[in-house]
Amino acid sequence: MRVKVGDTVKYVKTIWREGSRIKLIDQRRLPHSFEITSLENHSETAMAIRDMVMRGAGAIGVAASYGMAQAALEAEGLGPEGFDEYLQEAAEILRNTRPTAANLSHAIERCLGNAERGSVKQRVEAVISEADTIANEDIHASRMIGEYGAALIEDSSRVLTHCNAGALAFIDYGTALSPIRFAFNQGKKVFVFVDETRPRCQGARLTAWELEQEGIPYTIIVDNAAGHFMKTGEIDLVIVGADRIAANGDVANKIGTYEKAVVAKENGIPFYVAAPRMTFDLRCASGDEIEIEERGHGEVTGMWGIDVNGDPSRILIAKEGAMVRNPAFDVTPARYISGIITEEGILRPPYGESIQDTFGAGS
Ligand code: RUB
Repeated sequence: MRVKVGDTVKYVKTIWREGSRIKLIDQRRLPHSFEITSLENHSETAMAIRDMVMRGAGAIGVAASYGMAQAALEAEGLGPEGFDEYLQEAAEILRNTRPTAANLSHAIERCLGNAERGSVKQRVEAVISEADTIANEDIHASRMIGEYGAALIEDSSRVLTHCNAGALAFIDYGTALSPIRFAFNQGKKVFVFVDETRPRCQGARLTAWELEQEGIPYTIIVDNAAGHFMKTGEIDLVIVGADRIAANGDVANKIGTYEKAVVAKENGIPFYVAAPRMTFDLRCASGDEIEIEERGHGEVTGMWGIDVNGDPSRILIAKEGAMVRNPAFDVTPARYISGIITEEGILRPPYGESIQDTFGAGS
């Protein structure tokens, strides 16, 4: 993605690999400062996923596969049995970081599947090569999602999006923001309503920052305002990302997505989901089988930002110790979804059939 740092414009990916070192944009610091951080081993990578240094289904899938590549390199000297054991343990640590996004478990399984044959040296190379393939596929998929999805955006469209399903949630381009980027670059006028997305404010902090970098006009709204703007006719379509999509088309995405989908349907506004193959999990027959991550109370009782001196700072909103529930995701039933934009084209209902026809083998 194009990033302006001071007076320089550079091209950066959300996350990349330099040998056994992983480099990534520290998303906890955005939009206030742009910092690249390094992860030296698979334990640091697992911690970074858990602490949301980077987040978003695609990005954590790639981070997990790079974590597997780090583990393979760390285990190179252990002999065949020690290598297998070390890799399985690393897989377990990485798998337990965040449970909802399908991309993460698919990525780990693919890396393990490539570590089964040959000498230890060959297995290490196979894991690294699979991790790099996953990262490249991720970029290709989001490009294609942009190309297919841009056709849904007419000139002068006003689009609502929730959370951050942009380049920062992927390696580049993103999912929900990719069609918006492509439509804008085709010369269409596009305006984006950005849900703030409590509790971690990925919309206000990250989506707004990405749109700003691209020069795409937007406004941040509080989560509770989306229904109002849909009712007053100021939103033409909704596009969101996804963390896991079940075989029947039910979609798990950032908490609050379900409400937006219901209100969109009530107001006759098309509601699209953008996601690649890696986000589909055909082992889940419906959204009822998707595990929903519950996060700590501190995200709800307080908020992070910067103080008047520009230093990172947390303020308390509720009393520390107040009772809190904090599900990070919810499930939107397939009946509210007008289409799912994928790298293979736009899937339409009935999703049981269109998903099976498109991704039936190997998801
Ligand atoms: C991110 C989120 C995003 C999806 C889609 O949640 O819900 O909408 O991950 O992202 P979190 P992608 O910030 O808690 O990880 O574009 O990667 O599919």
